[in-house]
This record gives sequence, C-alpha cells and structure tokens, in this order.
Amino acid sequence: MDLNYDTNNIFARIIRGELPAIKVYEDEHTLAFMDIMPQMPGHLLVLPKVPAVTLYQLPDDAASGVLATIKKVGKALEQAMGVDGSSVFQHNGSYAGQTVPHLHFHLVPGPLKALKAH
Ligand code: DGP
Repeated sequence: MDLNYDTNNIFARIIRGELPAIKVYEDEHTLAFMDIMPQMPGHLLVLPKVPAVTLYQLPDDAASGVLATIKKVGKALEQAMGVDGSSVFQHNGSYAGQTVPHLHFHLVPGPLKALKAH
C-alpha cells in the first residue's frame, strides 16, 4: 500500500461529504459511521479527519480526539446493542489487511472471535 496520502480515497470523500455514509457521530476532528460490510450487527468505523493512512502517521495532537470519540461512540454502541463489552481494532497497511487508505478504527459490539472474517 502506498503510504502517501491519497486525498481521493473513499473515506476522505465521505469526510468531505462527497459520498454518503450512515453517520452516527461527527465533530470537528472525527467522524464515525456504519461499516458498509459489517462483520457483525452494529459494526462502526471511527476516523480522524486528519490525512493519515496508518496509525503511525497520526499526529500526536490528533490522537486524544480520536480516542475520545472511540470512548464516546463505544459506550453508546454497547448501550444501543444491549451488550456488556465491545472490541476496537485497526489495520496498518495492506499486509495487515487494510483496504481503505485512510486511518480507521473498527468498533464492534462483541468479541473479535465472533467476527465473520478476521
Ligand atoms: P480495513 O480492512 O481495515 O481497511 O476495513 C475497511 C472497512 O471499510 C471494511 O470493513 C469495509 C468498509 N468500507 C469500505 N468501503 C466503504 C464505504 O464506501 N462505506 C462504508 N461505510 N464502509 C466502507
């Protein structure tokens, strides 16, 4: 995967409002929406709006904002789905399974072992 940021990747276009998504949370720095290919019901994605392909490219000063959104959305997801736990995971680079070259965190209301494909 090319680690130079492509401003026309799908998630960049969703952030800019050029492509639709089922958004569940948005603020100045982050966006959360439903995954189009959910590996379990309630599968969400949380993104920082800064241009970064992998976690290792995320500026330190953007990290607390994305973590705050993961916490907020994760707690709401557990409540909405009526479950007592959830999992957060992400991929860095195609070798690790990343398919969209904009940093995103998967948030699922259950254990990783329950994912359809993992
Ligand atoms: P990853 O393998 O970590 O890069 O996961 C990418 C996820 O993004 C995958 O679960 C499917 C999802 N996805 C791909 N394209 C779109 C899209 O256009 N809209 C939404 N909502 N999700 C997408």
